[in-house]
Amino acid sequence: MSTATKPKPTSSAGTSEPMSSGKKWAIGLVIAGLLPWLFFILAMFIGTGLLPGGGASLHQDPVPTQTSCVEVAGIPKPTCEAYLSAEQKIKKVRPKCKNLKWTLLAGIGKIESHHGTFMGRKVNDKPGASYGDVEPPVIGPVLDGTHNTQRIPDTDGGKYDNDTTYDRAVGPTQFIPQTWESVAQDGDDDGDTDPQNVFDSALSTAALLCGKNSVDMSDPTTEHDAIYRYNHSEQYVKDVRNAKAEYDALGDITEPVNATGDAKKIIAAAKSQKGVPYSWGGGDTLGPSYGICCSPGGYSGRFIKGFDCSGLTEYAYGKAGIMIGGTAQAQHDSGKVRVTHQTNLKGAEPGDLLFFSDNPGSGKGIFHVSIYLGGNRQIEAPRTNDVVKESDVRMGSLDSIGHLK
Ligand SMILES: [Ca+2]
Ligand SMILES: [Ca+2]
Repeated sequence: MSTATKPKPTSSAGTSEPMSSGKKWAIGLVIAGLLPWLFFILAMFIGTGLLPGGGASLHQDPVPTQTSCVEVAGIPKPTCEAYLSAEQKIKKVRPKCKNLKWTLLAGIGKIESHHGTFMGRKVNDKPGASYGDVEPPVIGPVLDGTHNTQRIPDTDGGKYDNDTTYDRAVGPTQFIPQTWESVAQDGDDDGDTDPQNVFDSALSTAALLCGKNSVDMSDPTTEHDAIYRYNHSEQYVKDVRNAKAEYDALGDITEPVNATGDAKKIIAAAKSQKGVPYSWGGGDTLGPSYGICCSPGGYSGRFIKGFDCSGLTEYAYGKAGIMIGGTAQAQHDSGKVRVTHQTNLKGAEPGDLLFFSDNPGSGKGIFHVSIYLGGNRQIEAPRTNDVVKESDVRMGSLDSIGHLK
């Protein structure tokens, strides 16, 4: 499950604390019997200005301009994040479904409930258990056959719709209780499926649109049929497609970088290092540095210039002037970020640190750290023989979030 990147420490201290860069160096060198090379390598580093005081200067990374979720008119930030997250997650939930874009979910969300804001409702945007919950809940008209409705006698005993006589559509994307039961997904990884939570409803909507067969949603006929399946009305299909077109016109919002200031700098700094090799013990506030290829487990003894997981985060945070220390555990314990122990991404903001351990939620034995990008994506120096890159957050070992203060 875990794709741990930071090698488990093998120090004699018997602690789960990852080693400091200094310890890693020393141990790696001893293991490799390479102490004779130490002076040669130090001389090389100093010569190339890679050590502090060696003449290296901080260069300025470009800060990309991106459309962010807070800039999308009319969509609450959590709802926008939920659509983006669902676009990523559906690839695993419905692997045969290709090219389902967040804009289609946004089109449906707009027509169904104005993205959860129908009749003055709010989408909870405070970090915590209720993040993304629509308050008060959206419960549609009684489906009793009058007023041009279907007639659906109660199927859920009032569980979702508080109506024990008939059914009513529930949540920001308006699921009939029976349909909800058949497709419900846990979009925010809190262990529960709640039609009134925008993350759960968006991912469930995606699952319903996709169905279980091989489909390519970029095909207009496929898209039409999927929307029509959602609601058997050509006018509805037209309305959803018009709304989708508005969001398509915004261009790609692949990451909800609502980041201002520090978060934006941190993400830009990390992204500027994409493609740099993983190197155990490599990387610090100055950039990539010579660590060991590859780790005690996959040891080759070569020195390569790059980053390990915490080297990358140390570098990126350093670009924002935040000194978080050199190992994943030290960064967790540094007090420089506000740590919440949680095994889901509720309330995580782009730029936050994500910590991973074998005992999720404990804050102990942190073996990996990455930077959250939003939409369930992260940027990380993942592992031996890999490079700095963006990836899906691996939920199974998510231990805690380090929030930017
Ligand atoms: Ca009911
Ligand atoms: Ca959930």
